[in-house]
Amino acid sequence: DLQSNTDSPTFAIESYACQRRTPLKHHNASLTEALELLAQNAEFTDNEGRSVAFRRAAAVLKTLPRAVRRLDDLKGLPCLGEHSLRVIKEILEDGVSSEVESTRQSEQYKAMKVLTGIFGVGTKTAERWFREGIRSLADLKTRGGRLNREQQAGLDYYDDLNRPVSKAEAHAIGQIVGEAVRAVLPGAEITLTGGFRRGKEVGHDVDFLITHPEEGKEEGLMPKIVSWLETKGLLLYQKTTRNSYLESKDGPVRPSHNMDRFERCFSIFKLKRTPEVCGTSNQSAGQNDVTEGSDVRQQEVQSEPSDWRAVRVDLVVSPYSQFAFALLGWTGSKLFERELRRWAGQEKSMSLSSHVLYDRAQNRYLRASSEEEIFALLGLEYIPPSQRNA
Ligand code: DGT
Ligand code: MG
Repeated sequence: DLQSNTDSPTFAIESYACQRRTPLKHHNASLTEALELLAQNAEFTDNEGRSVAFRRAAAVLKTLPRAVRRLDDLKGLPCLGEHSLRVIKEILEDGVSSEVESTRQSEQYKAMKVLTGIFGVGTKTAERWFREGIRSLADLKTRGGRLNREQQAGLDYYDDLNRPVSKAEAHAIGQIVGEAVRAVLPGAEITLTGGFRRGKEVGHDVDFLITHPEEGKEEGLMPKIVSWLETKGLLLYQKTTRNSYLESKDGPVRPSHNMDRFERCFSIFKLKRTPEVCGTSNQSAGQNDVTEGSDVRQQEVQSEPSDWRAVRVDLVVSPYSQFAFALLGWTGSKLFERELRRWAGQEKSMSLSSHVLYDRAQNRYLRASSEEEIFALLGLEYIPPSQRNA
């Protein structure tokens, strides 16, 4: 027990997040929220190293079986750097951290939060806009200028896409995708991945992985799914990217970065609001910004109240032989994935991607047909999805 004032904690906390169980609900939310805000701000200012350090520190606090009360409770824990400890100390003593609060109020943080909240706008673009003086959606619209199709959709559906997607909505989308998939390829299998597979109650999007037990049957599947959905008027936006993994001339390429090469569709669904789906949280009137302006199409898209909402949906098609890797890679959390790859590289001389595991020492690919097998190949204890919430 931590109360007993011993020097070392009674349980050891492993240093890689993929070695630990991290539940969704934990005891240190105010500390992790603060550290993750600083992590996000570090991303906004292009300081990836610092961002990851804050996220690792937050992830350690999420694994603790009770609330941290004093700095002593943190003795012997990994991943808590000097900066994170300083922030934690301030919060334990004063209730808030001055650095966190001033960041939260800073012009840059607030503007970057709004701008990166637009689907299709990453840190780079948002940073450039910020330097040009753009602080809000209104600024962006008066500036005129070119937006790509994705960013325009992001702006058109800004309010909806920034409203959390509920589990009920995720399941409703799952029904639709299931129907589409069965219609165009009987026997195909669809799996809900991402945060919802880890047990989250809400998400920013809904992620699905699609495969077929007969290898090869899944080829060319995505365009068929998309056109089925489009015919039914269920898509507000979609961009499908081809599977470049199969196409590369030299066969499977050694995974060198974490972008995978599956056939993938970034989409925005038009989800009908039904009592089962939207429950009580059907409050979108009263939000402004996006509907104003002279663009007639925009007026139509977000005139409220409407009987539908926009939802971001990611569809990924995987060959059956890579399914376990794809499932592991798309279940998250992002930090958990990052830590798995770091573990593989640094501790095992292996490269892990969402396609395959490559053993650099033996110079060969390691096959697996389940997540359990992949953890075993990596020399890790199996961590179920609900405990990957690092
Ligand atoms: P949220 O924000 O509620 O949707 O939370 P998550 O955990 O579902 O986050 P999301 O949807 O951004 O990503 C789900 C997982 O999918 C994440 O752990 C990493 C993975 N992922 C996302 N984008 C890519 C990608 O381009 N390539 C690969 N390999 N994985 C990706
Ligand atoms: Mg997601």
